[in-house]
Amino acid sequence: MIRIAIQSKGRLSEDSLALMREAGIKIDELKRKFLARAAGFPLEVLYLRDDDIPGVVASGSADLGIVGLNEVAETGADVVVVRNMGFGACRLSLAIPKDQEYTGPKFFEGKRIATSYPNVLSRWLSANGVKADIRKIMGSVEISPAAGIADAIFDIVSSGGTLVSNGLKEVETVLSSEAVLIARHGLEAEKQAILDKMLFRFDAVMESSGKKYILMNIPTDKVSEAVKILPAMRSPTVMPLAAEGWCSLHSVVLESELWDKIERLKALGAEGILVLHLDKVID
Ligand code: PRT
Ligand code: ZN
Repeated sequence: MIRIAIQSKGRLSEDSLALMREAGIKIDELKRKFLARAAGFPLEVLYLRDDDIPGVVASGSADLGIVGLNEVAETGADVVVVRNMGFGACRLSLAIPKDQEYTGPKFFEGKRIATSYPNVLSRWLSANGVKADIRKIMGSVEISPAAGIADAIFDIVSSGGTLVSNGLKEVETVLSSEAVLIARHGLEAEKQAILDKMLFRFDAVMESSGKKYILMNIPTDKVSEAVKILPAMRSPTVMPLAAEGWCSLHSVVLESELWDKIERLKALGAEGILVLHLDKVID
């Protein structure tokens, strides 16, 4: 049995549970308790506030956790970052009122900076030889310059919309973050084996994200050109069709490149193009 701590309610909860669901690990979300047992996998889920997850894993009260890298950095918890999870992307940035001129890190000398991340900020300030007055605030950091309680803020930014609507501009990105899977040091062999099994499944789910399965009919004399457009995992599958001079071509493409490739394949004479959902990719 292995125990994983995930955020009980917030931005990372749904994606964390969805990943486990996709990996065939079922947790009864309707009866969400403090501690829940998964069905069909030797796993217990501990629901916590994100701030508590790194410490709980470092102390060994949980073996694993899914939490923002920003929280790992802020708590300074001694844990192993096992995987980037591919969701919860954001950054910890410094922002100042938009009408002020930014002159580099020295801008912050003697300034009051509001933040919920005083440790990450103070490391960045020392690395840049700047002495500033850090004001720790737990919520609504972005309103503190307008409220006159700070000159600048250091906060999580994702789209940047919150900064803009508060009359602020981002001037330094200090940490790029996303949700990470963390583990405590020194997992016993039995738990390591369960973790390896989970990672195998997580990797297959993450590998399939942003990809589509594509198949089409194509004139046999165009196959070699089509193969150049579709690199695939090893190489595309080509099968002859009953109709003379035609083949069926199967491959996997990145969703971001899908339409561009379809246009090029059509120009080669591809017909009957099917694009299918890709559930798992096992390398
Ligand atoms: O209750 P608990 O303590 O568990 O939750 P929380 O309120 O502390 O955290 P939560 O659920 O808000 O965020 C959890 C994690 O999601 C963070 O620690 C980050 O790792 C990650 N994350 C990703 C974000 C964002 N994106 C994000 N945009 N966390 C917060 N925000 C905030 C941001 O600070 C801003 O105020 O969302 C607002 C909108 O951002 P913009 O830039 O898109 O406007
Ligand atoms: Zn929190």
